[in-house]
Parts: sequence; structure tokens; C-alpha cells
Amino acid sequence: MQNLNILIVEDCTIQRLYASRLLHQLQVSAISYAANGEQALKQARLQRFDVMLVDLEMGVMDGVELLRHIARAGLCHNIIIASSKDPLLLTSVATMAEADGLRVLGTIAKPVNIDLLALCLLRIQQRWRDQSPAQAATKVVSADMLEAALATNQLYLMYQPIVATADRSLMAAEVLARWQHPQLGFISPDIFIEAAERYNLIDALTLVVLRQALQQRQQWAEQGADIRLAVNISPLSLPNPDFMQQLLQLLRQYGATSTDIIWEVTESANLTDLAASIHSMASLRLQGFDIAIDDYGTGFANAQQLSRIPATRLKIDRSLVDKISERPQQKLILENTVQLGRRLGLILVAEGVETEQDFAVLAAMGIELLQGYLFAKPMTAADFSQWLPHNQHV
Ligand code: G
Ligand code: G
Ligand code: MN
Repeated sequence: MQNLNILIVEDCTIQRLYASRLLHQLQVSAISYAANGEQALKQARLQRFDVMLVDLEMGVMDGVELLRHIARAGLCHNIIIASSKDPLLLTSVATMAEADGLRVLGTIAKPVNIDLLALCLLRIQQRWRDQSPAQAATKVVSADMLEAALATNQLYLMYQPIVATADRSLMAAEVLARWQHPQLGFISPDIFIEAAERYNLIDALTLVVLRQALQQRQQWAEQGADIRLAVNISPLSLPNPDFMQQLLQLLRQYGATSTDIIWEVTESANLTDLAASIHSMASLRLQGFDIAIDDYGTGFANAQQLSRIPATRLKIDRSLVDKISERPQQKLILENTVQLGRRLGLILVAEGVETEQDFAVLAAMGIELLQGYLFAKPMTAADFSQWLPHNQHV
């Protein structure tokens, strides 16, 4: 974090000093200040900042207006929003900023916590869902292409084991969609999932994926293997009661019950219709399903937002897990995340485990479930069937 150039936008002197002390502790050396939105704009026109730490309430041009200006003029890409306002307001401002094309590294309730601040800054280096290449590629994927893909079975599924840390036995398989386009070839899920969300085709896609996965599950069952499936659901689908009904209808059709499926929902401020989303999740919980908060560490949910989601598992994103044994600072953040998960009563899952060294660190932290290339890569159904007899202790 040493070579980051950060602008603190904050009208209260004490808060400003406090924030800069934390940034010093995180070894950020280039720190500038602005006392309100107008000053911030002036400064940003004079020099390039890697990150702006923006307070929402300020006398002369507040944070909301400032973010609009920054986005429009392309003055800075990475934003951290700090405020003592209601976390829900923070979330909606963050959603607005992202819709304007800014990258929100995090929202922090004041007083700013140093670990959260560190986490936000680390995200600059991490894989990001809405990177511009992915966005550019979405333009190539049209709604017609996607509809055709769904209608003509161009999607196929891969299965990746999730194992128990204790004995590396198979606990579930995550279902991962792949798209082989007849002309364009392989299209990455990061691209087509985002495209599906944009074109309002994500519900249809999820149902196609689920049907295929349930058919496969039935085949495995006939061969004597009872495989629990972890299925991804877009947060955009949750508020739709018709979609939720269709999910359950499909399960009934294929004789699957609530203990056969884990739903993975990406951590997101895009739980736009929060009440309806929580309603859907609570209803799934009441029916006995497990719900995992997926990709934790890439979005900007804070502890309070997290505690509102009726989940049973916290799935820690691979950007926090990768090479953990070599990254002491990252380890502190991971330990914090583990503590948070424990306090919320969640089962912890780490994804992206690639080495025995990392395995040892994660096991010592008490993370119950693991997923990663160390155990197995995502496999076709046929490869998964081959892999099973050697590894299954279910
Ligand atoms: O397998 P890979 O890491 O390339 O997948 C990239 C991302 O695409 C994963 O993080 C996963 O969440 C997402 N993804 C894969 N399949 C599905 C799916 O069926 N539905 C949704 N919503 N996301 C999926
Ligand atoms: O939906 P989710 O983000 O949980 O999907 C997990 C994705 O991470 C899968 O698409 C899979 O391809 C990828 N993945 C799983 N294990 C590893 C790993 O050990 N290393 C890397 N680089 N990627 C992984
Ligand atoms: Mn997932």
C-alpha cells in the first residue's frame, strides 16, 4: 500500500487527522486533504489520486454530489465512502456510485476501523467483478446470443468439490456454468453472467443450470452417490417470488430436498430490494436450505449489512485466501473475517486453496470447509464421476 496516493475528503478536522493517522499506520505515504467537495474537485483536477476517501455529510458540496462530479469527469476511479449515517444509506450511495462507473472499494461506518480500511485498500489489487475488460466484452454478448445459448443447450456445467478441512472428504460440489459458443468459442462466466444480469436473463439462466445439475444429480444417485450441490443464484433474482417458486418446483420435479442443495448468493450491495431479498432467503432458510454468502471480501458489505442476511455460511473469496501463507497482512484480515463469521454463527468456507502451505494456515484458523485446485479443479460431470470413487467418503 506504500505507493498509493490518497485524498481524504472530510470537513471535520479531528476526523481528518484520525483518518490520516490510520493511513500512516497502513504505510500510505502520499496523503492529501480536502475539507469539502469543492476543494476535492479542485485538487483532483490538479493531480491524480488512486483513491478518494469520501465523507458524505459536508457543508459545501456533499459526498453524494461530489461522487457524481468525479464520475462524470473521470477524476478518480477508486472510492471509499465513510459516514456515520445509516448503513442502508451508505449502501445506496455506493450502488449509485457504481452505477455511475466508479469502483467502490468499501463503505465504512465512522469511526473508521483500521482493518476495514486495510481491506478496502487491498481490494485495489484484487480481481474485480466489474473490470472494464469484462464490461467491454459484454457488449459482444447480445441478448439474442444468450437467449439462443439457453434455448440450444450451449451451456454446460462443471463441478468442483467442496471438502471438509478435517479429512478432505467430499461435502458438496459447486455447480459452475460454462459457455461454448459455436462461433466465438469459450466465453468466460464472468462475462456471460454479467450479461445475463444486464439483459434480465439471469433467472432463465439459473433455471437452465439448475435443471441440468439436478438431472446430473439424479444420475449420480442412480450410481449410488448422493451429491450435495452448491448452486449460484444472482442477488438480482432473489426479489422475484415467481423465480423462487420455479426453483422449488424444479427441485420437486427432480426429487431433491432442502438438504441436497446449498444456495450461493454473491455478497452485493445490489440487494436492491432488500426486504424482498431477505424475505426470499428467510423463506429458503425456513425450508431447511443452507445459504452461503459467496465471494465474501470482494464487495462492500460491512458487518452490519452481513448480519441482516439470513445465511448459514460465509464463503471467503479466493483473493483473500490465495497465497495466505506468504502474506502476513492478508492473514490478519482473514483472521478478522473468520472472527466475524463466527460471531454471526456462520460456517466458514475458503475458496481458491492451491497449496499445502495455505491449507495448513486455513486449517489452523479453524475454517471448516475448503475448495480449490489443491483438492480438485472444476470437472465435467464425466471427470467428476471418475474422481468420485477415489475421494468420496460421504
Ligand atoms: O468458474 P469460474 O471461476 O470461472 O466462475 C466465475 C464466476 O462465475 C464464479 O464466481 C461464479 O460465481 C460465477 N458463476 C458460475 N456459474 C454460475 C451460475 O450458474 N450462476 C451464477 N449466478 N454465477 C455463476
Ligand atoms: O462462484 P465462486 O466465485 O465461488 O466460484 C469459484 C470459482 O473459483 C470457480 O469458478 C473456480 O473456477 C475458481 N477456483 C476454484 N478453486 C480455485 C483455485 O484454487 N484457484 C483459482 N485460481 N481459482 C479457483
Ligand atoms: Mn459460488
